[in-house]
Amino acid sequence: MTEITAPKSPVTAEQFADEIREQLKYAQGVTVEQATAADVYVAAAKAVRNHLQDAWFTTQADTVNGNTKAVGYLSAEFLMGKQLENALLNAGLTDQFDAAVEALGFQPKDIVDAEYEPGLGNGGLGRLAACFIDSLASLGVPAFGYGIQYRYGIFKQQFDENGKQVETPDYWLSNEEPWGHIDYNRDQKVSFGGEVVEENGKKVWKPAWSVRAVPVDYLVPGYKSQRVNTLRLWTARSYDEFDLLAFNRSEYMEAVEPKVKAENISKILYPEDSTKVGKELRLEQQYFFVSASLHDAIRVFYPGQDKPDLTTFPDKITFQLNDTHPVIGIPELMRILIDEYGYDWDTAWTITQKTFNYTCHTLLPEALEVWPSSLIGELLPRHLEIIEKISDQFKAELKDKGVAENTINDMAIYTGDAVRMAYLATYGGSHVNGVAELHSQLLKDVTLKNFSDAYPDKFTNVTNGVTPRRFIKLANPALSDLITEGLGTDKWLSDLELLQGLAPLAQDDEFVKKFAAVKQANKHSFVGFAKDHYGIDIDENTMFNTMVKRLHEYKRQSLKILAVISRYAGIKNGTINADDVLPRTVFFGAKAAPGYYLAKMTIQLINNVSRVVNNDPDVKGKLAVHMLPNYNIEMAQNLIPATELDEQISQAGKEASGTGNMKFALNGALTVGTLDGANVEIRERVGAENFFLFGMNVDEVESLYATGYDPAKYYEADPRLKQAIDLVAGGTFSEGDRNAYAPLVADWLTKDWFMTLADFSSYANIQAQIEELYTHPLDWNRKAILNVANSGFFSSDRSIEDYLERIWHTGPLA
Ligand code: CR1
Repeated sequence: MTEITAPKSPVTAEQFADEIREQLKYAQGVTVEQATAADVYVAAAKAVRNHLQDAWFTTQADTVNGNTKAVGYLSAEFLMGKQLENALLNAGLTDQFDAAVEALGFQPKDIVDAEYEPGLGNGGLGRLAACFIDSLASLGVPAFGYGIQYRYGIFKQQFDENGKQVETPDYWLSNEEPWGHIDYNRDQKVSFGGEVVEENGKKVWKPAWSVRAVPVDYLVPGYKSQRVNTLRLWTARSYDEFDLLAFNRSEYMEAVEPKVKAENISKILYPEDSTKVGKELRLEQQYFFVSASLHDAIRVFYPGQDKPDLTTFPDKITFQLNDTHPVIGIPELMRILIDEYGYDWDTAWTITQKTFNYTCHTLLPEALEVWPSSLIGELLPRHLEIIEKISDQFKAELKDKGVAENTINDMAIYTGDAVRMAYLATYGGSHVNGVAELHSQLLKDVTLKNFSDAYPDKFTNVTNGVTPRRFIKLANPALSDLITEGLGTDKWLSDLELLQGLAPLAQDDEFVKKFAAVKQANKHSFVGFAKDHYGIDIDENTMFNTMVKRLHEYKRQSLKILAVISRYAGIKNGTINADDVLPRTVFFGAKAAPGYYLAKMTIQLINNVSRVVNNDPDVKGKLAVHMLPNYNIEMAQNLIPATELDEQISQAGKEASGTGNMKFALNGALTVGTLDGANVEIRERVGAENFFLFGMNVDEVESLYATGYDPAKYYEADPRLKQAIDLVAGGTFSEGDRNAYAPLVADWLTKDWFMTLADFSSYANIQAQIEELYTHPLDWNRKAILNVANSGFFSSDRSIEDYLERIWHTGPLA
């Protein structure tokens, strides 16, 4: 085994400045005098990447030559956030960078800001993948992230003059992207379509067309581990750049058609979140990156071997299926083993089942992907045959286990018309996990009950986590310094449970005041950030109350906005005494899937409530509402540290975990929330007295459904709610137009699938308790400190350790 070399030995600020100069001169082709902040950013990025290069090579060599099984994290999304600061931190070059760019005549912040945030993910699932690869590298575990380098990431969100969401393309590659190494020499061919024929008693797939999968490698540096793993994102290229014959016939568009068709595959990230789309292109994308990745792993672990012994494959690498998106990997590995390497079915099946594990990230049945068989048959005919055979084998196995006929039918992977990817994943892998205790329990009790009955040992839980490097150290440097001061060490960044050492300091008034001062300073910075980015004025002496996440009915942004409206109305009509009102600024940040009608209407409503409230002199200084456009990682890093109260108010039993909740608790916000997802575990750890709980629990939700839910009853029963809905229906937030929100109002009053109305009173009532506490800053901040101190469990390092122990059965490189 090669010796572990540290990242290239740390340099002085002067040397680092020289390295940046060199990049400017030779790679960018500009003088220091000509250079803009954007030039210096690219130069600095390349300079820091150079420092990581040797450790990357060593890690790759040790990954292949060592005896430690690697992890392959297959994910359609990696929501990485900006890279520069994180790379500097992990390379140990932050101070040198600051001094170097100042010596070059720039402000470090301007250089960091010049980076364009890559948006290769929708929300929690994609950001989790990014946290996980950070933790894998930091723990020294050999790992590959495998995904797609989309040309367009998640859309950029703007609002038009009516407050409606407008999506614009996120062309993040329009300028030089300095982090990825594109590697044309390690490409893979991925084929589609055509037919399956029999040749000499063997099934042979004759595909109709192929695309070239070219890897772009991103270095994933660990924090203090000296390890640098690989994130390999595939980009689709065409084998036929150009059809000269067509061109010569003056058919110019036709001439580039094959290129366009091929490159479309990695063109765009689907902006869907927890909803199913039946798009052919999406299946093409899934197969594209999964097929390339599996072949790549064989290339990496059996270099130069024509006839590798692939029975050892599961000892080399274990693949985690991040939700159902990569599940086509199961029949693909079967196909590779049988058709390309000549293994028999049973051997191939043993290898395959050992190789894969599946993480489910949802409880919404509509988010479990189901593909029409006709589509799979057209695009991947050989895979459809394999899936049918897997499905038959599964049925036989269940029959042997004595499972009843009708249950077996309910569990079918292949129904004739459709293929249920979650079922294929559950049967085709070794383990299945949910992402929080409650979620994993509900998977066993409800969503995958039959499977859990038949294979109880397959099921486990791994509660999500977030990386403290990005979400505390980088996002909240002031709090990081205070934590280090309080604990007398900065080791907490690699061992987050050490935060518990802060708990006694919650009783130390001096420390509590310092903590409060950090929060106030973060609020102050955010006021500046918001002015710069959104042109809005915020009063920093109000309570900062935040709800940021994707816009989805189950997350219940409606509940929050109705409570805001009710507060507004109460102050206006005097039912709430204006002098008693605690001044609040409410922040929303949320993208809605472009085709999600009610979600988009909710955004429009929030924007218009914001317009009315913020311009009404009667509530000035008491209440302000802001819908911040284009919620992304950068906004999260700025807003979360400034937040005092965060909202985790989904209907119980619908949010699989949540990870924003963890980021807020770790940054010293108090949470108002339901008993849903990871809220349950956060509350358990930080203490019920340090968490504002409201609303129905899962059982209460279930029994209300069972007895028949009538939202109108709740509307009639609580005058605050009635008034809020009446204002929306009456046109207060639509310049008198009573129809503007009619579909939303009708939904609330007649369907209200996620029981917003039923939880309203409890939510509105708990506000008094929140505000009473807030008027005692020492007590509030004591509780906030206890949230920080007791949230160390929610480090993604801990999540990864759980995966290592419960699922992957591997560990750090020696
Ligand atoms: C869940 O909705 C969870 C993340 C990460 C989301 C959220 O509760 O925290 O996954 N699921 O596990 C999702 O995006 C497509 O499904």
